[in-house]
Amino acid sequence: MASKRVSGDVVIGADLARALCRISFELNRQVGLLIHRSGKIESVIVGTFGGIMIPPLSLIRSTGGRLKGLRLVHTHLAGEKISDEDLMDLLFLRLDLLSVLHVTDDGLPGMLLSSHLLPQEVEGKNWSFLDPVHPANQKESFSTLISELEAEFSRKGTEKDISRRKDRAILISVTTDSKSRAEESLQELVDLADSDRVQVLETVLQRSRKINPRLILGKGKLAEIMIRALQLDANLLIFNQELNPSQVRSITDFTELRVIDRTQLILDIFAHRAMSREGKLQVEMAQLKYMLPRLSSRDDALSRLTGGIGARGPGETKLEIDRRRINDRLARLTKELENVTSERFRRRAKRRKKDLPILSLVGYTNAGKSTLLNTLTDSNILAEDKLFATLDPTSRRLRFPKDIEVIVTDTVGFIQNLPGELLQAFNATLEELGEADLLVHVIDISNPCFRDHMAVVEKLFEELQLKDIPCLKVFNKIDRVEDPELLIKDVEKEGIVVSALERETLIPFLQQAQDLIGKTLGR
Ligand SMILES: Nc1nc2c(ncn2[C@@H]2O[C@H](COP(=O)(O)OP(=O)(O)OP(=O)(O)O)[C@@H](O)[C@H]2O)c(=O)[nH]1
Ligand SMILES: [Mg+2]
Repeated sequence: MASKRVSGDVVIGADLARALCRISFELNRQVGLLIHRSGKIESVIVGTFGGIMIPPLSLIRSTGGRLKGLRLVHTHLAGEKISDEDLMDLLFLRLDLLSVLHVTDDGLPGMLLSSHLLPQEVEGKNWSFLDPVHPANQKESFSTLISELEAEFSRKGTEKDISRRKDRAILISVTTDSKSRAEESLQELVDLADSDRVQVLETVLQRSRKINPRLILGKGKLAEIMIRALQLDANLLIFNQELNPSQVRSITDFTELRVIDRTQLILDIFAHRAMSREGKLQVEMAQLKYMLPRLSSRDDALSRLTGGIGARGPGETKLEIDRRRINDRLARLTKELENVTSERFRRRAKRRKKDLPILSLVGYTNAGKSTLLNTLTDSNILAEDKLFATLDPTSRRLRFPKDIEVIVTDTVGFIQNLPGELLQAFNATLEELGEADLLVHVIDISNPCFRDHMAVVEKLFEELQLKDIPCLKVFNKIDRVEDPELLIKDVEKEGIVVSALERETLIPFLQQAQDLIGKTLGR
């Protein structure tokens, strides 16, 4: 039977249907055929009287379309209709068609019932049934039906967006946090995705008291997401929490979609943004460190879903590379990084000799640090509405009204749950903050979560042992606040309110910064 081919125009040929029914009848078990679109029979499956189990399909080549390119035709011995389990197979395996062939009491073919996926929900259902037909009497062309379906799926996909180079993602957050906190955190994930040029198709927020340790979400919810992914033509799931390797594998296996977590997304942004030699080395190091404990699971879970974030590791070596080679690479990187860093230290030491005080701009990502540096020093460094626009530290001179000259430095921004790998890798950059004479903590007051962001930054100050350096808080972007009076009242005792885009608003800041620097210089 397995050597036969099925014509593209019928779901199953009449002869083959007869053979299938006879075998099924004799065995008194359901028997199924997985048939490739080419007509080739991929496998013959023997089930029990009441059910059938499909073997893992991931090894079977997909046709590259949105459907798997395989249909399942299997017998039902007791005249049962297409069951919920059958439909699950259709949905999860993205079968072209799921068909049930009734076996009559004489072991002959009865009616053929078929179901297929729909590109768009109809009355809340993602599938539909074809009219029952006797296998000897099939009139509708199967291949026409499938190519029309594929075309419709892809039209629905492209309607949403055209750019095929972009990843198309569904963002998922499962959390025990409060609603508002959960929403804010998810919004940040959306911003991160935007900053990485990932197209966000949909967000899923689920608050629950207990998180499924294997799949994060419940199976039912994950199934729903998978169906959405199919409808929206998503190719990526991004989770807001850190996933361990076996979770990534389970979810990938379950959904057949690429799965990454927040850390990987941030690492990817960094990888795109690093410009300097040091920055690139630091990012590669962080990526390797992240990858190392996850190596064993990458092969099976990720290698067949190639390309894009997560697979786009540092360099050409990514998947086959073994632990030892990564460790070698890490050792070499560490050395190189030491060299680059010490060179920077030497350059800096020279600068220090001139004894110019250092004013370091620090703060949450996107707070406006680079913009402030630009306005203060008439510079033109990159500042944009993206998270982690700045990775490489920049320094500029600034002359205060009282003729004190300082060096202003701008550096990488902070974020909540900054991946530990990055924190480690950027250690040298962040250590440099320890040499500042004045830290200027830039805060985006137009962001409703600015208090949370301040807390994140202050906690990092502690971890980086910066607590003893004088710190001036600057509440930025006041021009974006609709009703500024109340907010100003709330924060004016803590720091200075400015708009980095409007030079005039910076005068009180300059005054205060000058005073504080003067104090540290003993003037
Ligand atoms: N309306 C308004 N927008 C501002 C102000 N300051 C900065 N921005 C905008 O905020 C966005 C982020 O500014 P950046 O200066 O890049 O922020 P950053 O702190 O350097 O951010 P990263 O380098 O990504 O950590 C940009 O689009 C700026 O134009 C301000 O005072 N008012
Ligand atoms: Mg910046």
